[in-house]
Amino acid sequence: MAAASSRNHCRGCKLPFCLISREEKMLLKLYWTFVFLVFIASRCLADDDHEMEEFLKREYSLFKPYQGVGSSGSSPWELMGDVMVTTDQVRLTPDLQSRQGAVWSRIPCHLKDWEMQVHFKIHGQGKKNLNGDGLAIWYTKERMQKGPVFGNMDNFTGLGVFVDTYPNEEKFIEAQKKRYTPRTQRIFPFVLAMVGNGSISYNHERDGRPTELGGCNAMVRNLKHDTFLFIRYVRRRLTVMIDIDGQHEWRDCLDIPGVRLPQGYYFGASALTGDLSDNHDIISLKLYQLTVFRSQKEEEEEEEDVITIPSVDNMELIRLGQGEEGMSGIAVFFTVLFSLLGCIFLIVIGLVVYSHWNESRRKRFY
Ligand SMILES: *[C@@H]1O[C@H](CO)[C@@H](O)[C@H](O)[C@H]1NC(C)=O
Ligand SMILES: *[C@@H]1O[C@H](CO)[C@@H](O)[C@H](O)[C@H]1NC(C)=O
Ligand SMILES: [Ca+2]
Repeated sequence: MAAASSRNHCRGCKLPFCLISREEKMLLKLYWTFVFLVFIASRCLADDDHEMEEFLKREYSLFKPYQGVGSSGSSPWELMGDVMVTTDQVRLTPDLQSRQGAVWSRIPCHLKDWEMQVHFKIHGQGKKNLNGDGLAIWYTKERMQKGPVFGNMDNFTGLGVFVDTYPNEEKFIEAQKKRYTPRTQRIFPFVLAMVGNGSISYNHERDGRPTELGGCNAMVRNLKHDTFLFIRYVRRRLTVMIDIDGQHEWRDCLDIPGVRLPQGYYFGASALTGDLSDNHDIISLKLYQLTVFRSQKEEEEEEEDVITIPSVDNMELIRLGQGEEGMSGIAVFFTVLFSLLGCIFLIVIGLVVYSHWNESRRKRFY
């Protein structure tokens, strides 16, 4: 939320440039002081790490020896499709064509702030880009549904974080003998987050680009060392990190404020294979409850503003920031440059008109 407000202020600051006049200089100074203070304040608030404790919640976690998973009705986890539980992993799909499997929590999660650490492994016989399709981690209203989105239904309601191992769109473009510019070309596997509200479709042919919140590439296949995915949801801020280099270091993947997710949804993991395949293994899902300090005002605001449908604030800005239809750095540079030149031009015009008007007014006086 904090970063969103600072972002808004940055966009707002274009305006005063155009309106500048001698009388308004003072006002402008005040404005910038205010912006600066807001910026500093938001920086401080954005630091989520202070005053935060975490507790492992066993009822939302899945780890060895997977006691009762798939065999006992009292297990908090339920299996679906081609999933297989062994002593070492929960294999969502084997390295075979046209499989889908999932594991879903039976207990809705009412925690406000949480963190999910996923220990996973994707491996198979296929050479690079001849494997698929990937796995997904879910926090959704629906559970135990089969479907095309990495083994879950389309038009889901809630959060999906995907490890997409097959570049559908780029393969398609290649086939058409067109090429992406290096900037927009993605290296797969690609980690991507999406929030659905029940009527937003995941575009499989485009690897989910039209609806993505952000993502990063992650070379996670056929590695000897352990690979982890980290999803944190604190104060409506969604952070995804990966640890895939065997260095025990979290690397930023995406960090988006203003992500509104209702409470009481279900955690799950699913995977899908098609013509191409891979073993998609979950070794553990560890859910931590985070206790985050909130001021009384924040508590009240959140109580008033209850979330019923998942949504993301400033989705248009996020899309813009990613430069959906290839707004390159140079394009951004020229846009800003011409905007500034436009502003200066307007100021000059304004001054000329003003002095003319002043002159004619003076003439009238004499
Ligand atoms: C879901 O999101 C889409 C796109 O943002 C919007 O057009 C639609 O009205 C939303 N549906 C609901 C039920 O909020
Ligand atoms: C998903 O939603 C879109 C748009 O609301 C609709 O056209 C499509 O049929 C839906 N798909 C499914 C599988 O419900
Ligand atoms: Ca894909």
